[in-house]
Amino acid sequence: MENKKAFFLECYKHGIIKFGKFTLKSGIESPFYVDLRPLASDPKILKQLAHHLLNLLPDRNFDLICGVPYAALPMATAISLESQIPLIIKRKEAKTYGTKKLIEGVFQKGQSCLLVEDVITSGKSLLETIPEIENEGLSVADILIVLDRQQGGTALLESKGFRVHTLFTISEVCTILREENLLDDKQVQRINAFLEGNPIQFDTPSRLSYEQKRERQNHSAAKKLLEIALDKKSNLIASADVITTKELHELAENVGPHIVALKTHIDIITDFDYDKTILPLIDIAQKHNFLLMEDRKFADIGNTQELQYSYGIYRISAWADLITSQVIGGSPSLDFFHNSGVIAIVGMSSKGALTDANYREEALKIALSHPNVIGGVAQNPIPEELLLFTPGINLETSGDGKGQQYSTPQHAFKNLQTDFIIVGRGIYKADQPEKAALDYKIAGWQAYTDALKKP
Ligand code: S5P
Repeated sequence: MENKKAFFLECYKHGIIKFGKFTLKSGIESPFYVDLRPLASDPKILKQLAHHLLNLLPDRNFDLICGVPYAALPMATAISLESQIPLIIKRKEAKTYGTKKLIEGVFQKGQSCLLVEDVITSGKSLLETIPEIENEGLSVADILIVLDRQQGGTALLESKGFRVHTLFTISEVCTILREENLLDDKQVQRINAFLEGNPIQFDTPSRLSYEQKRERQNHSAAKKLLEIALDKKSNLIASADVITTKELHELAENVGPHIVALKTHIDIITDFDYDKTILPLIDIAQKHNFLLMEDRKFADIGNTQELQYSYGIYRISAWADLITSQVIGGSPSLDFFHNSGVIAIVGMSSKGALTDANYREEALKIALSHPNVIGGVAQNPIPEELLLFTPGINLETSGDGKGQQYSTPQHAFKNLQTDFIIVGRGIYKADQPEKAALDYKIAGWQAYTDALKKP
């Protein structure tokens, strides 16, 4: 089973199952959509798939093998190569010229044929395909299926006397994805309701509340952050991009009552001294009940990140409740961030950033599957399992002339479904940072409550 599970998770990386709201060919609305065709483009996976499918068979006593066109054609080919069972090809439509043949390849009447199908739903298309093969004098008794959508197909074929060998069922797949936190309970319930034939309740686009998010989060730093948000009615993170210890402490004292976290770039503090800079900062954070978030944006191999996190003069692991990290070094590079909740940089707010849709998709896969990651920094909506942190917020201006692009709290909550806004110069450069922090706190909370009301 473990082997099969690991194999499925490899396949899943190819985007073969999507969850959401899909209208099927039949007009029915489904909470998931399966397309196994991308697997054929990965030779290693295709070979392993052939192996897994062959292992489902009690014996390999077949004269021929045939894939239902088109998705199962490469699968049948791979099984043929693996098992030495000769391949025949069924056309989708008979040729209108020449031989008008429906089955191509070398075969003789009376031979047995193993049939391969990628996905089975109702089983009706297989029931149409089988007679076309049998009409050529071949017998079909066994069918290999990669994924059973569990909508009656297997039972229908079995009731007609066929032996159906299935590698994965959708329920099995849901269990695997739930175990890996790639699906939540709600999604699983919706899929089960669909499979049981009940009408499905799709979520309205309104967002989850902080209370709901707190229940779903396992990481203590994420829970704490959400608790502070509820306690203070704030979703504001102030970015303390100041360059002296004095300014840092003053800002922390002033804005502390209004924020959920203070974000630092600790390496820009010119007079940094651990005891003089960090220890008082920890006291201020405790006094005003906010978390410390070091925006280090780690971007190296795991070993180097581990050293940068725990050693050197900053000793980030000793005090940062939250840290930011790029995910460019791959998932294992995040393994050593044990003491802090990791916020993955999924997309950046600066003009010309290289975090395009493809990058973001890959970054999200890492973020979603890594237990140290609690959320992401992005300028786009991200899955609700992750907390979204949005920098580039300013009520006064749309840019800084250095590539930064600003939007408002309303935009961030309404269009991006963000959870936390990050404000730098809008607060620390204001004439009265404390008042500015209060204004952003109120604007952020208002935007959150408005977004909750949205149908
Ligand atoms: O994409 C990003 C990611 C981050 S963390 N864009 C950002 O601006 N940031 C950080 O947010 C940036 O490093 C800075 O500390 C803060 C934004 O500051 P502001 O002065 O532009 O509000």
